[in-house]
Amino acid sequence: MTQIKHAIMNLVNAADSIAITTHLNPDGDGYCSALALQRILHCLGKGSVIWMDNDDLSRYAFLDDGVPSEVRIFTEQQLAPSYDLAFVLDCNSYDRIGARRILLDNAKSTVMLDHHMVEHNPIETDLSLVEPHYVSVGAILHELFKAEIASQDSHDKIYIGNCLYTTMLNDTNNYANANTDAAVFYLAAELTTLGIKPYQLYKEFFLNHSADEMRYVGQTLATIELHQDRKVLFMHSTLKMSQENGIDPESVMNITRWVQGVRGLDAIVYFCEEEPGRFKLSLRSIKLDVNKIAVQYGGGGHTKASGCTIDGSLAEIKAKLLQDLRAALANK
Ligand SMILES: [Mn+2]
Repeated sequence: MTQIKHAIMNLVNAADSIAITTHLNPDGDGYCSALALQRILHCLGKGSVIWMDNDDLSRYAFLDDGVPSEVRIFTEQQLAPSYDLAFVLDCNSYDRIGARRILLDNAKSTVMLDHHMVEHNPIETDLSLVEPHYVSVGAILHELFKAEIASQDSHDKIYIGNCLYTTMLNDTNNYANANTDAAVFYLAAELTTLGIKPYQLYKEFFLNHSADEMRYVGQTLATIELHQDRKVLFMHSTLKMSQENGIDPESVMNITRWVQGVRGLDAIVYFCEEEPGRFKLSLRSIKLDVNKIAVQYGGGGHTKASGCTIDGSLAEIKAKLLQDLRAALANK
């Protein structure tokens, strides 16, 4: 760690221009670790630019402390600027970075900080720290820069602490995922001594819904029906429901999170009407490989959580899925 820290500091000190980027559809680790790194660099006297796609990042507005962050939207058409140093965070595969790859290709030096297993099409960088035992890239940044963070004034310390804590909230799902270990709680305690308020961050990150969104969620939950001996849960939302509540379904955290953990279920399917006669499906199961079902309809994801889009009436699509799930359960 000391060696790589030294090498990173040499690159930072030599750089007049620095870019930071992360994977496509940035999450609370990718984006908040980028914000934390930008502030750390700022405290070291170095400016930087965070490059994102045109994603809705308003969910992270609670981190804003009045010091402007430098976040720009990258478009494929624009001429990619060439930086002395480019960081890529929370990602180690070219498959997950899309067109922003050119920022790395054009940079004089590159550094990768990540905690995923290296699988397909790995990104080549001058320096890389890919350590799957860290809970988040935020935790890696803390390990690298804790001395620098501790020596800042309380305003910057709290900002960086808030960003790093949010990376842990995201990647442990508020300490509910299996990656929650003692190191996670030690880091949470260290960040708390910097002056952050965990209860506030939890509220801002996980409970920050509008009343309209909650009404929409409630109406969706009211459609719950059980099939297959109460082992399969179906629920749906319609365009009419999203319009009445002034909600963009894309901007709502996936409603399946509200039924995860319901007793006695083998599978959950949420049907969300995207346009008339077209439904986006979210499939969840701890028992079945729902990815196999989603793939049949041109979708995909993971074995326990997958999705697809199907054209047809709600009744037709439900009947199809019920048939698929019945077959999958029979094979178990
Ligand atoms: Mn992560």
